[in-house]
Amino acid sequence: MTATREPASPPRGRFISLEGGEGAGKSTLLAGLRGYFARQGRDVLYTREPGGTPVGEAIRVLVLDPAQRGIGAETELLLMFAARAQLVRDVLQPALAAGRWVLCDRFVDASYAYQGGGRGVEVARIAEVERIATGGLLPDLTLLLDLPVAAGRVRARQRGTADRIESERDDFFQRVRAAYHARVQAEPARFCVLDAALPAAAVLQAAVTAIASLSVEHAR
Ligand code: Z5A
Repeated sequence: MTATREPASPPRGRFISLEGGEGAGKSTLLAGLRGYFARQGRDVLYTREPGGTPVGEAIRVLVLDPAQRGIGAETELLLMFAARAQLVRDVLQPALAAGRWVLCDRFVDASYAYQGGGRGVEVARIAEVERIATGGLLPDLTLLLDLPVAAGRVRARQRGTADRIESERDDFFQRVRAAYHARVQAEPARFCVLDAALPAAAVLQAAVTAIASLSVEHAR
């Protein structure tokens, strides 16, 4: 009798997140990376946080609305993670299981930076919520666009009106930046820190180099 073999499941896809403070250039880099991946012929799923699902996009509108002045730090944290839980379940896990690559504009590090560093929520409390929302899913590579706060704010101002979080003061964004640096210290192997003060083409090149080494690991 011949044994029937289950078809082999595809290798898990790769998960890349983009992070950075205000005006660091994530959208600019994302546009460049879309071009890079298209030239490579790689099928990539692009998504963002908060957002990426119908309920996540509704939460995004709520949480960034400047009229929502009374949102507390814990409420903000839970809203970010509520959107994330839906994204993980409906988008990230299925795509990665199917072998697709995913490029996500922000992920859990943003909560540690903004709600942890910026708002002062304890790291241990964030980790509790993270366990429930993501089940421990982390990116394979996180590209952190690092820029002094003053430079980022000048760039962001060129874009026009500020949302609820962008309306925070400089010291908030200094704490956000410091919290990102703490994440890098804690997990240096996952992060690639990009000097976001460089011209956009140089930032893209550095990002592509980091992604190329991920592709090599993936092929092994
Ligand atoms: N948030 C949170 O608090 N907690 C969480 O868990 C999550 C998010 C997930 C929305 O995020 C907000 O949600 C965000 C954090 C919070 N609030 N803040 N602040 P978002 O990612 O959607 O929004 P954003 O942070 O404001 O990103 P952005 O609007 O997409 O900006 P950006 O991507 O960093 O910048 P950009 O649009 O690419 O560039 C800004 C300007 O600089 C523009 O004129 C560019 O042409 C110029 N630029 C870009 N790169 C360069 C270089 N290299 N040189 C010179 N000029 C440049």
